[in-house]
Amino acid sequence: MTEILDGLRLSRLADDDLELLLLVRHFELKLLELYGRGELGGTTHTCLGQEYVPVALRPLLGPADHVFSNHRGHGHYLARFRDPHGLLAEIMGRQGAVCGGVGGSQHIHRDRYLSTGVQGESMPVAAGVALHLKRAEPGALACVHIGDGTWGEGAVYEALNLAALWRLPLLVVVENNGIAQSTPTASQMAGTVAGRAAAFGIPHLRVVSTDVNEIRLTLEEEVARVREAGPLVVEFVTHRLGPHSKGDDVRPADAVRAARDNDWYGRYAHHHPEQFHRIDGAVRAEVQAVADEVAARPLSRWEAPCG
Ligand SMILES: Cc1ncc(C[n+]2csc(CCOP(=O)(O)OP(=O)(O)O)c2C)c(N)n1
Ligand SMILES: [Mg+2]
Repeated sequence: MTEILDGLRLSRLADDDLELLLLVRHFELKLLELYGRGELGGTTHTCLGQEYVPVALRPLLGPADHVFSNHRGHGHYLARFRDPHGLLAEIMGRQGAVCGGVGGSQHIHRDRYLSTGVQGESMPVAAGVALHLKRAEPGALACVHIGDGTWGEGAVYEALNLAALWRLPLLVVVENNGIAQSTPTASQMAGTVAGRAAAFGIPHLRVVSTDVNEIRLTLEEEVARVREAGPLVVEFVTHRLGPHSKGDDVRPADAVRAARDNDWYGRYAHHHPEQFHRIDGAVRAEVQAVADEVAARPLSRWEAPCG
């Protein structure tokens, strides 16, 4: 097991990376605001606090790779496509929606990207796609994002078994935020993610850092190895800043405070104030403009299903 230690100081990011990080942050905050005002229906789960995971992975994945996302997937989508208009339209059921407005927040299909709100469902699907890639497009991989709570689903282990046995190019990204809805991981998981990966002979890497540059540097070779040698579990020790979905945060105040203390946002602003404030202001304005523009669109129609 390898561990990346969290440095106190976050290294300076390229403007483009910071823009993407902040795009995800402000997109998610805007969603909660819109829900709060009753302008959105259905449900949604924000990735507040976890934005850096797909941003760090972004350049390590190529266009031939498949990404499988889960219920907390807006950051995964935005890192892949940088398309806040299409995503917000999908969530608001407006024209220009990625899946014609029938997928909503959790069920999005576009090119080689698929998300699902059904916990664990993506693992066997991703393993199957990895098998196909190994045969038909060697060098490409399937990357699947799951949470810590999803390790309670049996399908996860069936997928890990075959991925190990057939040495499938499967990158399992675990966003371990220490909680599943309202159940702390410590109350529901026997053993560890590392121990479970080891049971299948699958290498495991634990990432504690929130520093995008540092994470990339460490993962670059490991991800390249997946393409040739087989599966890898990368476990991010991360923090859910917001509620599980909208107004359902049942955590004690000290747990919420601990999550906030780990947030990259304030630390990055502190370490790189000029760059941060310049880009933060611009991205806030961009997200506001996206929200205004999408909200003014006519309702989406069923005739434009998932592409
Ligand atoms: C098969 C299935 N069971 C239950 C649910 C309801 N549910 C949605 S998210 C969630 C918790 C997921 O926890 P975790 O995997 O840790 O992801 P996180 O929400 O923390 O990102 C549950 C129980 C579901 N969506 N699918
Ligand atoms: Mg969780």
